[in-house]
Amino acid sequence: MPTWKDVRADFPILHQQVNGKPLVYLDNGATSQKPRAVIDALVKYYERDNSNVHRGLHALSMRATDAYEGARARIAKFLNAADSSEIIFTRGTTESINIVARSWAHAHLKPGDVVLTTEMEHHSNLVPWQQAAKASGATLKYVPVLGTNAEGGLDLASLDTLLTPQVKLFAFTHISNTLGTINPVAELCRRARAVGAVTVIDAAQSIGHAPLDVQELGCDFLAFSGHKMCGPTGIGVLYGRRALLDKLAPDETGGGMVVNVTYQGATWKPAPERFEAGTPNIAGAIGLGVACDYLDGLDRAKIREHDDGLARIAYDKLSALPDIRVLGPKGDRGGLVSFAFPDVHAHDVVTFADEDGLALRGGHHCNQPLMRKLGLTSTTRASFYVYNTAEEIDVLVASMRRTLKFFRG
Ligand code: 7TS
Repeated sequence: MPTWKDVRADFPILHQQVNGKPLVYLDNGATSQKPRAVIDALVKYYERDNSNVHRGLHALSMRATDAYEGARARIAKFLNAADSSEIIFTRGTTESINIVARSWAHAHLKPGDVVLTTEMEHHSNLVPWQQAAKASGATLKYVPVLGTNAEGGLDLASLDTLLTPQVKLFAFTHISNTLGTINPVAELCRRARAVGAVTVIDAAQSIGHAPLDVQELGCDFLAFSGHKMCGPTGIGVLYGRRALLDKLAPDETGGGMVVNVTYQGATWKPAPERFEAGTPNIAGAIGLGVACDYLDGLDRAKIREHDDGLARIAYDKLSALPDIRVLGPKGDRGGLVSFAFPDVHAHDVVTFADEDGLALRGGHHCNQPLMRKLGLTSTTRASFYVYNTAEEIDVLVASMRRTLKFFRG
């Protein structure tokens, strides 16, 4: 396993120049880079083991099945799930949340019920609830975000009035992809449970950056994407508490998830197969298992310290720039910082930064309602990961100064 000092050597993609400058990759909130171990696992699978899972009795199929199910067990351990049957492989966070919104919400929501979410959600944890509310006649409510730059986090006091027994489901993000806010998710789960509401945690921005224990958090469902945690694209996870999964109807039907099919009907396998119709992303799941090994090898507590530490340094250095609005909390934050200048559009900032070899993201970050609330159309975001350094923050700040000089003279 790598030590911190040679982490950069594990990521082949980092060692290149962009526009004649060393690549400074600060777009990890969108997707992380992949270590050699994950890339090698994908190649090895396709070169030696490729076969369909669960359906064959030949050697390759058994190897592929063992590796696929081994990855599920590995991910269960990564989350401290009670059982690997609580791990459903999906395409990513978006699909995971949609499964809950369609399967659970379809069966449980009725007019008069409330679905609670927050004002800081990614569209993936917002639009599916709007759709579920529309389809069922339930009402969607939002926990407000406090402060002109959302520096106050969630208005926890509002939960006293919002969290009523009418709330059937409470969905919230662990770390905001635009603000960097770390929400007190264990407390939110506890309070939701007290009124009998089911909880859904969007862990897209936290899973690869900190230790996470679903039993300690006390959540019912948790969603994340492999590609933001050193894993491949096209693979993600829906964790669901066994007791809930057993009662859920499948969202998609087809091969692999049935026990018995007649011309008249079909019966379902238990979770997780019930929710994995069709040929799954076998290579992706195997790669994700290896990504878990890689992150545990680095020590997830140390990753949190490193990534959040870089974000605090960036917050302080960027705050010194004239007329900048830096969003989110001043103190503890996840590993990202987003900011706006009143007179320079984020797309211009990102385009200028690209000339300096920087990969940043500019836009609404799939947080349109939050942007509107804050009176913004877009921000520029720098998001950090295990291979980023304090020196790269200096490159970022120098690039911002160059951009401001160009636009402001
Ligand atoms: N939830 C959060 C908090 C996210 O940050 C993202 C992706 C998603 C859900 C959706 O994940 P997906 O893998 O299913 O697409 N966020 C971002 C981002 O901030 N920039 O690009 C993607």
